[in-house]
Formats: sequence, C-alpha cells, structure tokens
Amino acid sequence: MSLNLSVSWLGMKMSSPLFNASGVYCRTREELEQVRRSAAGAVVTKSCTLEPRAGNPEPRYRRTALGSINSMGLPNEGYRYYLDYAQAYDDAKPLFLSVSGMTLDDTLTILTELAALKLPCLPEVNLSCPNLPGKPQLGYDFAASAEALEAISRRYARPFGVKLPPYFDPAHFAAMAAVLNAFPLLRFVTCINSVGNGLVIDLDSESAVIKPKGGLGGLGGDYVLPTALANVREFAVLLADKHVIGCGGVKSGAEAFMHILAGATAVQVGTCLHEEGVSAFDRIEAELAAIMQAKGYQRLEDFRGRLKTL
Ligand code: RRO
Repeated sequence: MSLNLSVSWLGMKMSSPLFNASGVYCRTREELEQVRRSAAGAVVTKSCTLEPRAGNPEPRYRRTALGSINSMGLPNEGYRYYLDYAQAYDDAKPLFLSVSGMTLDDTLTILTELAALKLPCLPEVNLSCPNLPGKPQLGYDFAASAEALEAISRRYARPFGVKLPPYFDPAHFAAMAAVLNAFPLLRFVTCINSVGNGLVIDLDSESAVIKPKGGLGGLGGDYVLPTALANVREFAVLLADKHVIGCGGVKSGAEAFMHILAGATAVQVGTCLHEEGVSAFDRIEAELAAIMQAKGYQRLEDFRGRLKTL
C-alpha cells in the first residue's frame, strides 16, 4: 500500500506534516538550516522583535519528567536577521516567519517590510508569548486581539497566521473564534503556545527550577497534549474555512496522528525536538506512517478531522 504523508495548503506543498514549533531549533541560521535539511516538512523561525534580544536570565528552560518549562523571554537576533535568512532561502520547503513585536507598531513595521520584500514566506504572528514580565498575553484579551488583527489586515494585505495561547472554556473558544472569523486574510491559527505560567518545584532543593518570574514559565510536552488537542479540535470546528496547525505534546507518531484526527492540517514539534534534535522528524514521520498503515489509511485526508465522539 503506498502511503502519502504530504500536505498541500495555501498554495504550499509539504512532503511531511511535521515541522518545528517556533522557539525550538530556529534562533540562529545554523539551527534553521538543521531543520531545513531534516525530514521536517517546513521551517518556522524564532519569534522576532525589532531589535535583537538576549532574553531572560538563565536557567530559563528545564526538562521535566512530563515535558518542559521555559521562560526564555523572547531571545532572538532581531527581525532583519530572519528577513535576511528568508531572502537567501532557496528551498521548496515552506518557510514561516514568527513575529512578536514588543508593541503592535513594532509588529506592523516588521510585517510592512516583509510585504515590501515580497518573500514567499508566511508570517505566524505570535499573540501568546507568556514570558515577558509585566506583559499579558494578547490572545487572552479579545478586544485587543481584534484591534491588532484589524491593524495587521490593513497594513499587510496578504495571507497570515497567528499563534494562539491555550483556551480552557467553551465561551472563550467561541469568543476568540468570532474575533478570528472576521479576518479573511487570517488563513491559519497555530494551537497552542505553551500553557503559561506553570510552576515546577524541585523537591530536594525546595526551589523553583527556572530563574525568571519567580519560577513561572510556559509548560510543554506531556503536560499539554489534551489541552492542545482540545484547542485544535474546537478551532477546527469553529474556524471552518481556516487551517489549524497543531502544536503541543507531540513526541511520537501517536500524538501526531491525534492532532490530525482532531483537525490539524500540519503538526509542530517543540519539547521533543528540543530534547531529541532534528532526527525526531524522521522517527515521528515513520511512526505516523506505521500507524496509518496499520489502520489502512493512505493519505492524511483519510482521517483528518474525523474524530469520533461518544
Ligand atoms: O521566548 C519565550 O519565552 C517564549 C515565547 Br516568545 C513563546 O511564544 N512561547 C514560549 O513558550 N516561550
């Protein structure tokens, strides 16, 4: 039986549905090139700001038995570095530019330059960084999100996507979906960013395990899989003519399959990629293929969104 794991969406073709979650293997050119040369189906950059940022003090990432906690604080090389990378990029593998201006004006400046360069590179606007001291996540403020999307749609007359924080209540899924559905140029949403402001405590030392924000940080990995799946599922239903990219808790073919079953067009890998390196893409793709084969599915469309409920 011939298996086909390719994905065609928004005029792009990916040979695999898997790629990196923004923030992992994507801060430097060298890391981006590792993802580009791997089995990943696409590449996304680290969220960028106008100016380069060193980020929060270390330690700011810790692996745990159930995943990870991070409070990186948006370390990045500044948007011009990533635009330079995009200008030199010469690969059929789609490239996404994650954008996270410190202000809406900064985000608009970055998007305006991206539009002027006419690069074949889609922006994923980050509405959900949980780790900037004193700065709430935009995605939890529905009115501010609508204002930002209005300004972006006015200034950037091209398709774009957003990275959303996790939501935890049907009323919030519905409210955010109503905001998002008002913007036809918004073509995809990535669900989810890390579950913000968790606290991991080390029993022996009686201490937080990361330094910034008194130990608070975004959770990834096993902790977040059910939350990620719920967000993918709900937005796939509520945003009928947009794409949902799944992100959260993918460490094998099984979780990748679940994300696609919940409705994901493609699937990002974060914590697992950080721990395992880019060989994770080969492994997870092979595991996904084996699951499909065992179930008699030949293409991702055979099961995408076909979650059964009881
Ligand atoms: O850099 C970070 O601290 C960070 C960002 Br911008 C984000 O969107 N999500 C995350 O878990 N960490």
